[in-house]
Parts: sequence; C-alpha cells; structure tokens
Amino acid sequence: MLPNRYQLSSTSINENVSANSTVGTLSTTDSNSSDSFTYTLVAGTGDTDNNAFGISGSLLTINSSPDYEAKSSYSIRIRSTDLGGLYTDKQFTIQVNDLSESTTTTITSDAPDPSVVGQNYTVSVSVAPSSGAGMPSGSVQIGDSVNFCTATLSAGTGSCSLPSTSAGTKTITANYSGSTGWLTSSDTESHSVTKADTTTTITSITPEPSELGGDYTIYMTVTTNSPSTSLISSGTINVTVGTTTTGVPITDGQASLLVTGNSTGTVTIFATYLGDASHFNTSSDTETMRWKIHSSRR
Ligand SMILES: [Ca+2]
Ligand SMILES: [Ca+2]
Ligand SMILES: [Ca+2]
Repeated sequence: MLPNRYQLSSTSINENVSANSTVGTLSTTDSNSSDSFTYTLVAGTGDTDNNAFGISGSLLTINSSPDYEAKSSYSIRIRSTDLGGLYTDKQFTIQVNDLSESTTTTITSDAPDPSVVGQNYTVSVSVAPSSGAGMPSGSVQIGDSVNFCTATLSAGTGSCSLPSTSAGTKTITANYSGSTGWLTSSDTESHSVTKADTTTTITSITPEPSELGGDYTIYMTVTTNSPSTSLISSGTINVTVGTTTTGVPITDGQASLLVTGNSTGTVTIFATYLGDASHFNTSSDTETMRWKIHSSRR
C-alpha cells in the first residue's frame, strides 16, 4: 500500500549541537509488515532547507551546528518509497530550540593607560556570543576593586569611566551579568596609575617689601598639574628661610608661615612640597626676600 503514514520522531533540535547530529528517526506504519521504506530529501513544495540536512538510513541529520539566533526553523520535504516503488512526499518544519548560551566579555581598551592620580580613564568592553549569531544585551560592572562603574551595552559594546585615586598597577575586572538567553562572563585587564606632578608656588610675602628685621608671612599654594584635577588637602611644605627649615601643613592646597624677622641682608626662601608615596610628586619654588630700602637721614 502507499506509505502515507510515515513520521519523524522529533521535529525539533537544540541549537549548538555538533554538525551531523540526528534530528529524529523516520518510520512508517504500514499494514504490510514485510514492506520496507527508503527515505530521501526531494524537491517540491516546502523543500527550502533540504540542503541543510542529510538522511542516513532512517536518520535525519543536520549538516551544520544549528544556531537559533541565526535561523530558528527549517522547512524540508522528504519522500518515503516502498519496495514496490510507491512513494509519498511529506513536508516537515524543524524547530531549533533556543538555549541560554555562553558569552565572551572583552575589555577592549582602558585609556589613557597609564593615567595619573586625579584623572579619569575610560574602560570599553564588548560582549559577544562565544559562538553563533545574536547580540547580548544588559550591563557590565567594571571596577579596580576600589572604584566601580557600570557600562550599559548597546549593540554589544559599552564603556564607563573610572577615577584614578592612587598610584600603582591595578587589575580592572569587567563582569557581564547576563540577560535572557545569555550567560555571564568576565575579563580582566591591567592598568597603571602614576603619581600626579605638582606645582608649588610662593604666591606672596606680606608685607613685601618688609621692614628690615620685621615679621612677615609667606603664602604658598600647591596644585596638581593637568591632567590631574586632584586637590592636595594634606601633606607638608618644607620652608627654608636662611638656615632654618620649618614643616608647614597644607590645607586645601594652601599653606602659610609667619616668619619672625631678625634677618639682615638678602634672604632666600625655599618652599618644597614633599609629595607622598602614592599620589603626588614633589615640587618646589624659591623667592628672594626684598627689604624696604630706607633713604638715609641726617
Ligand atoms: Ca545561538
Ligand atoms: Ca540562544
Ligand atoms: Ca591596560
């Protein structure tokens, strides 16, 4: 009889299975139990994706690893022929099952590297499928273990800025938190931060000129050089007047020292900001004290 009651044991397959995996088994129910059947992919209505499949005996196999995000279903046409040469064609739709799949997170840049204390740098990331098509969405948490930012993915990429708060070699970690259909992944990257250069300035000596031997105050500032925008809010400026050195504390980038005057002749003032171990480099300034010149009287 006509082999019209044949079927495929499964019409769906998980994505990402290896090439040549079995989709299902073809079988025919026939009242003539001694009959046997041959299955072939044939041209005709519904044969759109015949080239993507093969038949080996009664097994339908898929030629390449299926990828739901690239192609979620296939249409094929199969012929069952009995020993007598009678045949029937049937159309099947093979569905690809969508699975959550692994991703690859990559820190694509951290710029500028090195950065200096008090300068922000931008970390850019990409998150891609480990294989196959599609575009993971969601966000990536980025941090150096002290400072953190969040990059929102758009078309699989994103970026955010981290501040450089201390000198040294940092390890940046980017953690993709996953989203529907996409598993988590992460990456690390090395980043260097160097100490910021500074400028020490003796801004004024008041009063100047001073009376010879009189008291005066030395005003100083310490600032960070571009690209750092840090305010130096602590530390010490060593001020040397003549042979005496005094450590002067810095508050909000400023410092001052009252000098009790007993000097005569030219006085040179040296101001040296000492810097510190992990933020700021040393810098210094010098000024020569000018005394008021009095015209001699009789
Ligand atoms: Ca996929
Ligand atoms: Ca998927
Ligand atoms: Ca780097």
